Amino acid sequence: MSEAFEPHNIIVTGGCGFIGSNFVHYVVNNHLGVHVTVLDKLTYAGNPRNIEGLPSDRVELVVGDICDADLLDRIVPGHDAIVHYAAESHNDNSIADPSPFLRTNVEGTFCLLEACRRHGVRYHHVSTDEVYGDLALDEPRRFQPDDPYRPSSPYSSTKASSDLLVRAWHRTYDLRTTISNCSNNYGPYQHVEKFIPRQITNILCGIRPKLYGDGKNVRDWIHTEDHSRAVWDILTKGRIGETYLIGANGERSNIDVLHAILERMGKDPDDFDWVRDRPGHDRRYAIDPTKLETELGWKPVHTDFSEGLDQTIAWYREHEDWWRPAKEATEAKYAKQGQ
Ligand code: NAD
Ligand code: TDX
Repeated sequence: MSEAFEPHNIIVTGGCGFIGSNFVHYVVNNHLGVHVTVLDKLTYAGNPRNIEGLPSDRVELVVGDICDADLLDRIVPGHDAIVHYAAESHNDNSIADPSPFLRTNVEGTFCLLEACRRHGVRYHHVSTDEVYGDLALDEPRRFQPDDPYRPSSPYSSTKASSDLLVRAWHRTYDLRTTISNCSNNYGPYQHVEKFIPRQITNILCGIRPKLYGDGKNVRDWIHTEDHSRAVWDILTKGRIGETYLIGANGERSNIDVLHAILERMGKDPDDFDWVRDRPGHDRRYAIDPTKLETELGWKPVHTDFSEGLDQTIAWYREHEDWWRPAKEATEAKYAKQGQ
């Protein structure tokens, strides 16, 4: 079933995190008639500064937990849709301690779905390509929306579980839902625990970048603004009950990405340390975005990875006050893990 949808008042969960806050900026800048209520628990990964300075008549921050059903009953009525970004999002953390991933990613999604059911609100679920497991480096295949779920890590298995809840709530309760599974994002406001910001800020701090395993693992990079526009297109034009894959044909090996960062920051290609591999490390992700492109007319705009990387490096150079407070604790955690 297709449905044109014009939301005016949406809830964005996790809107103080990396991708959620970029989506809030995107909506405020591009969809003038839309009010955004950000629901965010402000975990270690959430920073209210990410949405600072946005007009107060367009954006309201509610600090709270998506698992709090009473809170949801207070804030959900009156909204047209929930766009659900909030999650525990880092694979390495999920390996060290999976429990918050179960609670936020699985139980949190359940609570939001039930709130949508009680209050008749549409729901968009932001998920990851990691639910499909990984591909070999040399196979030509890319992920398709109907591929079987084969998650590898505690993180990706909780995201897969949450996707399955959404599919069931649509089928059983007729909840108006859509799902998107996106590849690896990069851009401003990404936490220093993640690959690209970790290496950039290491270099800025005089620490050698760290590469896992043999460095040949491939990720399919997309600029977070292209992700935001895709989510908006799916929310407003997507077919109810459908899954859309979001990717920008950006496959690159980790070592290639690291070499590009080193070169742009004036370092030698071997100015980094090889470190212990991530247990269960997925080899390759690759998205086929044909359905999104042909059905909804979406196309990535940030297709020049070098340019996107330059802008991202410049953003971290200019925003040391933003990332510095999290840097030391993040590196201390990695050091304990031998990474
Ligand atoms: P992030 O870790 O930067 O941000 C997560 C946000 O959720 C934070 O603001 C945090 O405070 C909030 N949060 C966590 N638990 C909460 C709870 N119980 N209640 C309310 N708020 C809570 O994550 P991100 O990288 O921006 O990812 C956002 C979403 O996009 C996640 O669902 C993730 O699975 C998905 N995704 C991420 C990528 C990527 O490359 N980072 C790719 C595809 C999909
Ligand atoms: O220091 C590092 N060295 C390194 O070699 C770090 C932090 C990572 N890596 C490797 C592991 C991965 O192959 O780089 C690649 C990217 O790592 P992450 O930034 O941790 O991302 P990934 O595990 O691929 O997951 C990301 O994309 C999918 C997001 O964190 C997820 O939330 C999203 O679902």
